[in-house]
Amino acid sequence: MDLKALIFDVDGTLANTERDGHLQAFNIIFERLGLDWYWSNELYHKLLNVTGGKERIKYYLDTYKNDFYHDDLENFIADIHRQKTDIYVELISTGLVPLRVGVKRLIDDASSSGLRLAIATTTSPQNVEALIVNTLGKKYMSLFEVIGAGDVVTLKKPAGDIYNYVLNEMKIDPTQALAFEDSRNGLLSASSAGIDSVITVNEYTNEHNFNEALVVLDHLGDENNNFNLIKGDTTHSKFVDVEYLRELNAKNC
Ligand code: XBP
Ligand code: MG
Repeated sequence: MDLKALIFDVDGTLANTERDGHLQAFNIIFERLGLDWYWSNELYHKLLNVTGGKERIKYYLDTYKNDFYHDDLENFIADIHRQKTDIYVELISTGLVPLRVGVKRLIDDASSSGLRLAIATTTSPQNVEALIVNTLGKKYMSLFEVIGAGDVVTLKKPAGDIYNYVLNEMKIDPTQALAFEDSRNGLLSASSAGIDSVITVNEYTNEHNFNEALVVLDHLGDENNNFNLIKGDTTHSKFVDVEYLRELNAKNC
């Protein structure tokens, strides 16, 4: 079927938000609240296997702090997470984290080629807006016709629910869309919903298993900064554009 839509993950895919954004925000709020829960980069690498900030804190307590007790743990975690989100939004608003190579170029290309655009992410909606507004500009918010984010579904990635939610809102078939992901959990989520993925790896995910992906690249590439192909068919393309995506999609239909 013809390619109609591109669905983007956010963290690690649009921008490397984890180390300089989320991790900092978690540690700032832990310190502010007087909690001795410092997360090193090494520990965070492991914690990233659990998607969702609230779920990640819960997993951290269960695994590393099982002597910690709170009589209303769920609300306590939700409250910490709300404050972490405010800090993250502030950090992103300083322009701290740029978009990854080729992201803006591809979004512009896709939008002027009439492809429909959406977001499917585990992170909170405020975080998505902060990143888009501070990197692409406010007017780009309306380019994404669906922003599937955070708790809009109960089961986060690797479950397919967030991609199914976006497909349903867009009223398209999974074979009419491609997903852009950076992690195993993201890839599994998209493939559970029947959507093929283009993977761009990063420091946290370059050793993940991407067997089900259409193609695995170091980044989307640009005219002056071509991508390196990690897995997939060799191509004459040097950067990911709509023409390349249409070819990829056609080969796999
Ligand atoms: C992103 C996440 C998120 C962020 C933190 O995963 O797992 O939890 O790390 O965001 P993906 P929140 O890129 O696969 O969607 O704290 O807002 O949950
Ligand atoms: Mg991601």
